[in-house]
Amino acid sequence: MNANKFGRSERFGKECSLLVVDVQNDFADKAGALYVTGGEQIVPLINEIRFAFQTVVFTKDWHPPGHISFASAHAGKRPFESLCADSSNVARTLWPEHCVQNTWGAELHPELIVRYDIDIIFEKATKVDKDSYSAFRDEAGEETELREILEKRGVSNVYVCGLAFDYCVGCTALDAVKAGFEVFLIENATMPISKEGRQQMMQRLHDNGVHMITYARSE
Ligand code: VGL
Ligand code: ZN
Repeated sequence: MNANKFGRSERFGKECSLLVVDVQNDFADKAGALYVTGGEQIVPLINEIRFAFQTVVFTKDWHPPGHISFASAHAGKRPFESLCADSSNVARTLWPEHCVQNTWGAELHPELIVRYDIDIIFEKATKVDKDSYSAFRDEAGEETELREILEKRGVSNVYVCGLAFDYCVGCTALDAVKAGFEVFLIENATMPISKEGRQQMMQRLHDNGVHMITYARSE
């Protein structure tokens, strides 16, 4: 894998955008419903990285109460069990209730520097009966508006970071490739839910042409 680096002094042109995926309390705070170990550690890094970009998108996992991805929405199921879903026959992981719209858990981490005047906040997985790890499409394959939003700004390269590497970050990066972008994943500005998940996602990203890069903090 090609471990390229970029550093503090770097400034990208308007063809590059940063996607900060799901850095919300439920994933990034120890008290969160689906805490990703070490999730809070990437926040200071993202706060540095963001200033290298003109277009910054913060995605939010934004589920209505009773969302289909919650174990509690399925009789007899517990979090982290899987469910063989409908006709597609794809096993899906069921989660604890997390990122419920307008709750503390769904808020962006309070230490994250967000410029509400210019940054884009993009909510995903907002329909009760559809989950979506990717910010570019839902699990039924339907595209979201994100591709168009980025294209309108002249973006051709996307840099992806956030939580969790083995789910929403990885899936967003893979779909960004499918949407025609050149995709870079900032390896040290993301954390996985599990080690095994990390391994598998790393392979898929590699096989699909996502470039892994590292952000070098103040040298
Ligand atoms: C995520 C599990 C469920 C994520 C979202 O943001 O990676 N993971 N919902
Ligand atoms: Zn979710």
